[in-house]
Amino acid sequence: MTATTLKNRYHAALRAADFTIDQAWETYPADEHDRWDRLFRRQKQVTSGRACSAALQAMEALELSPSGIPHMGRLSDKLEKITGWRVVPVAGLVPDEIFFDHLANRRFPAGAFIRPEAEFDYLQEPDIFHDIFGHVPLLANPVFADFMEAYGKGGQRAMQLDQLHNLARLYWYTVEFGLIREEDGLHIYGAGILSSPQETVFALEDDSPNRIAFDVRRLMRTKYIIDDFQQTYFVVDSFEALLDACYQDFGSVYADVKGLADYEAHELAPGDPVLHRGTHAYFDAGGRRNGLAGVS
Ligand code: HBI
Ligand code: FE
Repeated sequence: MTATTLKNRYHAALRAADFTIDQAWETYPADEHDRWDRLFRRQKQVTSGRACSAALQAMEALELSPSGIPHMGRLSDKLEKITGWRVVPVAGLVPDEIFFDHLANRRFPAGAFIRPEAEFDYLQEPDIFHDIFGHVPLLANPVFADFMEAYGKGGQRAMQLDQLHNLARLYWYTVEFGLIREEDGLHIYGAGILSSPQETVFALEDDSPNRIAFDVRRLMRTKYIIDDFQQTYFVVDSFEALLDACYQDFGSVYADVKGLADYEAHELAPGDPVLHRGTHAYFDAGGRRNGLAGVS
């Protein structure tokens, strides 16, 4: 199903009030199932040894495989038995308040479209491969599943406090681009990295980006990049530590960072617990704009 077809189905008459749609799994053409298989095989190979253990274990538990586009209902039946989460089909990005309500109720909204061949290596909007290969496995980890529900509830509160920009940074530097320290070194848990062949390698092995220990106040002051690799990655010691750091009344966190200057994405601040001081070589050379990354 092309994104355009899906966009038409996004039309109010064809979607529910919570922006969910019918996945209509039987309508995916063979070439889209084949594209899923090629994306899956490539990324499975790149992430082995680089994805965090929880994500790798969950892929097995959820039986994610290169056997065509997953049926979200059947996938949800497996996931729900583990952590109570379900994956619900949407046509694309949904409004923040809808998104947070889904997360707060253990529903992950996943794009039902797959990227066109021309965007095989990189697309900005989350398609079914980014959402299911990148985000869904960690929803099978009980602690991360709790974190995502707490994030949803935090988002609902942030909207009331007009603090969405802070929470968007938290989401970006953890759920999308987070790294975790395991016994044998740094590994990936952020979905935006897990679903990107090039950033999977760049985030862990390139000298260019900074890598600093996770600190929620520092992170909320840090700008992020939406159309290229990150210049700084935040590293948690465990999902328990991430949940603990966020299982607090963010009101005091918002108050602490209010009025303080933002940090640029590449900046290091005095007192940062630096794990790797980046060279910024990739960005100084122009990054994706110079075709250096090419794919992500
Ligand atoms: N909608 N479908 C979908 N997927 C997302 O990841 C998503 C969204 N809406 C809003 C959003 N993400 C971000 O603004 C979060 O930071 C809230
Ligand atoms: Fe995402």
